[in-house]
Amino acid sequence: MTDTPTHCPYCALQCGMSLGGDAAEPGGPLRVTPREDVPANRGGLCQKGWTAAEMLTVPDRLTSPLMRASRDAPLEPCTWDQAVDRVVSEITRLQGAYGPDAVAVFGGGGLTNEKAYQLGKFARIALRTSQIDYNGRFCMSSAAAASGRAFGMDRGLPGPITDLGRADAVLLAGGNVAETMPPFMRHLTDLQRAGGALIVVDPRRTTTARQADLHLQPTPGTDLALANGLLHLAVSEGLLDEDYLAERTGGFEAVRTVVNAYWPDRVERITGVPVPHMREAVRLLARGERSYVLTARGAEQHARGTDMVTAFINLALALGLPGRPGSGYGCLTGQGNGQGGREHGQKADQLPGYRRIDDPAARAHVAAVWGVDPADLPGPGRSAYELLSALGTPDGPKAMLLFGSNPVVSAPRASAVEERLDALDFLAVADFVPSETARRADVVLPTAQWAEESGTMTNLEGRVLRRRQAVRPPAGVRTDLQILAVLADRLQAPGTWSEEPAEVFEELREASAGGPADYSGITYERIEKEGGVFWPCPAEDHPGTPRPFLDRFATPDGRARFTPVEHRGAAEDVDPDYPVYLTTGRVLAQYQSGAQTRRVRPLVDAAPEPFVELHPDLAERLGIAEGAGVRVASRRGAATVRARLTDAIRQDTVFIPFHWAGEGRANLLTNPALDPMSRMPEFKVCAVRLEPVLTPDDEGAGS
Ligand SMILES: Nc1nc2c(c(=O)[nH]1)N[C@H]1C(S)=C(S)[C@@H](COP(=O)(O)OP(=O)(O)OC[C@H]3O[C@@H](n4cnc5c(=O)[nH]c(N)nc54)[C@H](O)[C@@H]3O)O[C@H]1N2
Ligand SMILES: Nc1nc2c(c(=O)[nH]1)N[C@H]1C(S)=C(S)[C@@H](COP(=O)(O)OP(=O)(O)OC[C@H]3O[C@@H](n4cnc5c(=O)[nH]c(N)nc54)[C@H](O)[C@@H]3O)O[C@H]1N2
Ligand code: SF4
Ligand SMILES: [Mo]
Repeated sequence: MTDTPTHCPYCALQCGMSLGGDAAEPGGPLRVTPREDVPANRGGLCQKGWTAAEMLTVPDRLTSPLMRASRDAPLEPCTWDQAVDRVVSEITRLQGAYGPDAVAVFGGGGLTNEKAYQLGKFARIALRTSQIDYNGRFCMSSAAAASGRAFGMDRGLPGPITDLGRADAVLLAGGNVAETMPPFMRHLTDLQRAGGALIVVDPRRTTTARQADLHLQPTPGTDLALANGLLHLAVSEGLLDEDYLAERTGGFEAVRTVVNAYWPDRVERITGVPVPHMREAVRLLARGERSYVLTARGAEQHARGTDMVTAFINLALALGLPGRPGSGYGCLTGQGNGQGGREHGQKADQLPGYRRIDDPAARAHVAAVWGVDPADLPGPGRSAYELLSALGTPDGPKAMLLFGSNPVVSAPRASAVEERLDALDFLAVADFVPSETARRADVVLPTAQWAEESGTMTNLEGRVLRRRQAVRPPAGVRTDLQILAVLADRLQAPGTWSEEPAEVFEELREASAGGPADYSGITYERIEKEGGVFWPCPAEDHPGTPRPFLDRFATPDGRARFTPVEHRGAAEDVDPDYPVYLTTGRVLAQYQSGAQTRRVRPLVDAAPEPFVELHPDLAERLGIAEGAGVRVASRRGAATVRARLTDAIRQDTVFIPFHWAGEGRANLLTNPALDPMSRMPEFKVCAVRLEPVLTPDDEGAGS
């Protein structure tokens, strides 16, 4: 039996792995071997990757459709015909009564390019609804909006990941890659071994920050002031690249005026970062020609996230980094297909190829590929949180079809989202496990996963990769593409609805041709032969574009654009009632809403339950002991978790990972204040109060 080369099912690093074992049999044990030939991981995997095959055979894997007779009845097994009949009749009934927008679609950044494309097309021409968005809105949307504004295009990293190891310095704002993408650390270790410097910006001294040459530890929500302060110092110390500013950028003068007011002492007061640390950071970043400014969720998941990222991009531009080989600004995408998932049309305002749905030329092109009249395509719909909050309201959708997300755990202010889901007339969820959201559905459609299917994924470098099938799906399970094909057929949708990923990819190539994310020159054969192809790739004889901005940026005049931005602070600041900042994020052994990883035994052993990380001095003031139950309350709700004391966190801030359901859910607390441009919720800062839970046996911690 030869092993099947493919990639990990989880994060955007898309580590290469080979799957071996009894590949012909569903449920047969699969052996995971890391691949040396994939530059992103070069033979490394994290614990989630090593144990990924266990996901295929978890005990409560869904292998039959489920349906409930009425909203109060239990979910019970049914046939595929019954499930499909029900979905189709509910769609027809509700659209008949309320119009096409009565049915919403919610997608995910873990879906392959083929599925994301087909889901967007299904919404627009099978359902004719404008109401589609996806969980990527909660992920890198602020970085995408800021990159679009500055560079005219948004593509994760500005070049191959191996460029990082040859840089002079990397500033990483709000990313804990040692836990969220462990093999990524190899590239940062390469950098340091070659004499380069790693600067980490994080309110916590994370595993990543510990490896850094310099750690800046700001109050959550103050990165914009910090970045403006760093730029102020770059100006005053004469570190700007004036030739580059003149030749390759526009709009710097307005930014110079704004950052003038961010003098070091003032920025230290706002952020808590000592002035000498800021000076050192700027000097390290400016000392060579090849440096990176990278952002991840810590600097992006804010109600002013787009401006926050813009402040970091302004800094990178002022130092002349973007558009130079081996340097630039980059965002670390998060989900397996976080990059491709945002390019092919599951976003409310988008058509395939990263086209805008309100652009007449884009509509004409895509409508021609789909065989419909451009006038029949709906316009832009609501963003993810706005869509979830509209469900079951008088003007909102009455039904939703959900593929690839678990918002009951992962959406901000989750209890309000649960209420909206329950207010729907009809909810259908496609998943391979009974996630917390699937359990609230009227129909659950069991789907194939990762090693049981093929397709393409676009990793954080912008490199399009092949996901290859290694095993047959269990009996009773269908692929997402099969589900969409049968529904489209039953709804008498125009266009063709292949179940074959390779055929869907051919159509995606055509639909993306000429768009910003042009995949038209990419073929499965090329990906195989070349170990992946970087988009844009407009022709089969085009080499792909590993480093997009070397000659010009993707703006109309080819120059990068500065935008002046001002610090405004968090949407919800601390006060006497809620005196502590809460920030949220991840731990190594759990993934996202935990729907997958909470079912894998070694991962549960490694990270069994939610906790709150707090400084020992704060704990002492509040009478909270290590391991004790703590009730954490915000204006939106309360969560009960176990205390974990550490001096690695600021005294004014606590941290809760968001991977668990039930009473330890971080998102019972979070603030859904949205960024005006990206519509990103403020996951990374809100105000809370903590109190010890005094139970007889002190068994306070969450599920
Ligand atoms: N183990 C694991 N790995 C994952 C995932 C997972 O769920 N689990 N998810 C994947 C996905 S979808 C994503 S998006 C990525 C996310 O990857 P990361 O962005 O690395 O993950 P987070 O833990 O959300 O946030 C990173 C850091 O931001 C810090 N932070 C909080 N508030 C602020 C702030 O105001 N400013 C700054 N500068 N930092 C702040 C937190 O302390 C945290 O250490 O990870 C991917 N990889
Ligand atoms: N408080 C707080 N909340 C956050 C964040 C944070 O930092 N703090 N981060 C946010 C971020 S960055 C993200 S990306 C979101 C992620 O949050 P979610 O969108 O909830 O992500 P997952 O847990 O990956 O959910 C994916 C679901 O789809 C299923 N699934 C996976 N692949 C497929 C597939 O191919 N087809 C189908 N049909 N189903 C599939 C999985 O089993 C799982 O149930 O959470 C956001 N929520
Ligand atoms: S770092 Fe990401 S892609 Fe690599 S093994 Fe871990 S979860 Fe999988
Ligand atoms: Mo994400």
